[in-house]
Amino acid sequence: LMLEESLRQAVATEEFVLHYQPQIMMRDGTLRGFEALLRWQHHQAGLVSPGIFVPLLEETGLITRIGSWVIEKICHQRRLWGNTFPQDMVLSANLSARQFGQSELVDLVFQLLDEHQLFAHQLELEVTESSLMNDIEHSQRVLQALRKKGVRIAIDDFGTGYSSLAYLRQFEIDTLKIDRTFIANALVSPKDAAIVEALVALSHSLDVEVVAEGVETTEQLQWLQQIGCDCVQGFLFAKALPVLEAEQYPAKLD
Ligand code: G
Ligand code: G
Ligand code: MN
Ligand code: NA
Repeated sequence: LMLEESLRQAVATEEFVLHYQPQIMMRDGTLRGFEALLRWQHHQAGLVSPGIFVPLLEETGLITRIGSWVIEKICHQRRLWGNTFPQDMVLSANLSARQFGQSELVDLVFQLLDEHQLFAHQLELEVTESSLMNDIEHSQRVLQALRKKGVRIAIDDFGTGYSSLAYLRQFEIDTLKIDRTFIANALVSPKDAAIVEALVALSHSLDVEVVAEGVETTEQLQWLQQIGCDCVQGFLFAKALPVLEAEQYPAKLD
């Protein structure tokens, strides 16, 4: 209850910050974009992990307010970074199931794009398989509306949810993010390696961009390059960085 109360306070006093984790194109080392990750800068406790407070935000329903704030914040940040990074650099936000289920989501996103004068393709929204499966017709409508405008949609943590491959055909998406547990095991477990290879091939045959999450070693990176993965993200490159560090991140790695 104490935690819940301080969460409500944190929402009111805006103790939340976004950190940005870079994503790198394998083709040429260019910066694809950044994933925004929420951090709670508690006035006494310091930085609190989202693993702790995101589930609580979900339970209390506060997630929809914070979630809207996150989208607004990355739109604002993308606008500010207009001259810092190339035009096609993408910022992505994680959407909770509740937030994805909100009827106001599409209008909010369109309004924010307009307000900040962004190109729709500069914004990507990450949703999980289970969020999509909650209400399939709603999901199809929302994805269709967002993608028609040009907003990118990524499926996050792919492979850990329902993992019915049939829904890749039902839902229009741009990006598939392979969950980091598969990447962590790929070089020691032939089964995980086979799954990653299959997901890369599947993505390409569906014309979907594929991102490997949680890349931590050069061996993993080299292997992902060999199997034709499009894009990588992980501690090998950088953890999620505060704004002032993120904007120093090179637009192209050597
Ligand atoms: O940022 P990690 O470093 O600890 O994130 C932990 C979990 O919190 C991940 O599953 C991530 O998707 C989730 N998360 C981080 N930021 C956000 C956010 O802005 N909104 C939602 N809904 N989840 C987030
Ligand atoms: O669920 P989602 O993929 O949005 O969660 C992102 C989470 O993964 C964040 O907690 C982020 O800090 C974490 N993360 C990002 N890169 C790595 C990595 O290379 N290794 C590990 N173990 N975690 C990572
Ligand atoms: Mn994510
Ligand atoms: Na993920």
